[in-house]
Amino acid sequence: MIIDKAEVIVTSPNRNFVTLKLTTDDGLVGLGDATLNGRELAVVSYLRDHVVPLMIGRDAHRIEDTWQFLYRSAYWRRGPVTMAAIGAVDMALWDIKAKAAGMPLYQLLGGASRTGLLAYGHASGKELPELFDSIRKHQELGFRAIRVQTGVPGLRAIYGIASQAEAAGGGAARYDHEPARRGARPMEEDWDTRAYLRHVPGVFEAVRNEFGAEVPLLHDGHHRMTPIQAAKLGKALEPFDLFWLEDCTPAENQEALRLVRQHTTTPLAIGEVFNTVWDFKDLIRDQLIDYVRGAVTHMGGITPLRKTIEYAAQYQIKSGFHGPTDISPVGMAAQMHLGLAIHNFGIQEYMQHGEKTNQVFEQSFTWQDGMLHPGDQPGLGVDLNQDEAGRYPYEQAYLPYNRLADGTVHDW
Ligand code: GCO
Ligand code: MG
Repeated sequence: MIIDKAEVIVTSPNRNFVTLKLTTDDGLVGLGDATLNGRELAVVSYLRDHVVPLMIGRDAHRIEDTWQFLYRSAYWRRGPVTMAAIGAVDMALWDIKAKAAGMPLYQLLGGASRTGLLAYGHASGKELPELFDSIRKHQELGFRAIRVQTGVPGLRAIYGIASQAEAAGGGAARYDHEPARRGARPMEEDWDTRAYLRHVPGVFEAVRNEFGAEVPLLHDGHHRMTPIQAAKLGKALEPFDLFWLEDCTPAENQEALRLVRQHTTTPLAIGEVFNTVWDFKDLIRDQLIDYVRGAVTHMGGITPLRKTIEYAAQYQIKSGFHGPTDISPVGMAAQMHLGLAIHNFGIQEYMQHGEKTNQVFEQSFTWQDGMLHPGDQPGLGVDLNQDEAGRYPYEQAYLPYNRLADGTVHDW
């Protein structure tokens, strides 16, 4: 099973996606997701210029060896561009191996440990009535667990709030499905952590009063707080029993989580911007987090994310793999197979892809009663319709960024 063709496909149906397609001499096709939101073409170049030439003629069965070869032979390790490129190769090879075996990938990973994956969706509203509508809409769509993001009085546009993006003068569509804006420059949003901290606990109180104690509620702090601010928020949210508080501080300083942990029993989730097991090592070993937010696409594929999550299992830490729309249907499928197989599954983020995306990527997964299942097609269960993909050429897009009232750039 020799790789004799490797193509990098860029398509932009609802947003940009980068996909690696490997074909073997016996005609098996494997797909890998290499999408890095806002920096897509850097990964395209890494793959086309440096990885594709190395893939031709390799034995497609040697997944671990190929991963180690790409990781170690580059000398320059880690980083989102490198790891997204390696991740795409890894996914494509697992896809091929599972097709060769005639099995859905989760079977090769040990078989199903559960009947489906609990998924959470993104509800948001500038003010309470809009937020309540959005929560109800998600419940009607079947979501049993819901992430709650709220507007903050005095701030025009903040992360995760659909309608506020328009208020900021962007004039584009609601962005609950995609924060990256097409255009030549990133959009500017505003931020004030003290205003946010004053407002958020009251919103969760109102949501609990309206929707009851049972529904799992999540919240994403999107890297904006200092450790002591995050500790304060975690403490203030304890009465509302969050499923998790995500990215409460920027991820680079892992010691921050130690301080947060000393002050609050609100469960913590982190890691969507992490690239390797090394980023998680201390957080797992010291039990400073409860959920691993890594994504197959940005952690270098199924192989290393599986190692990370199995290490986490020894500490009762569970999965909460990153699943926004910038993880393509290929990446989503890969982590659904992994999530079905592992013992310590926690929850899967699920930010449904748009219609055009679903026409480009034909998928076998199912979504029923709030649960995802990757389906039973051999491999990952995703086919790329290249005619459809060709209809949507790459469009430059940037994630927004933040400034404080005095003009200082703040973490977005
Ligand atoms: C999430 C994330 C995303 C990111 C996006 C950036 O929890 O789903 O925070 O919304 O902002 O993936 O590319
Ligand atoms: Mg997040």
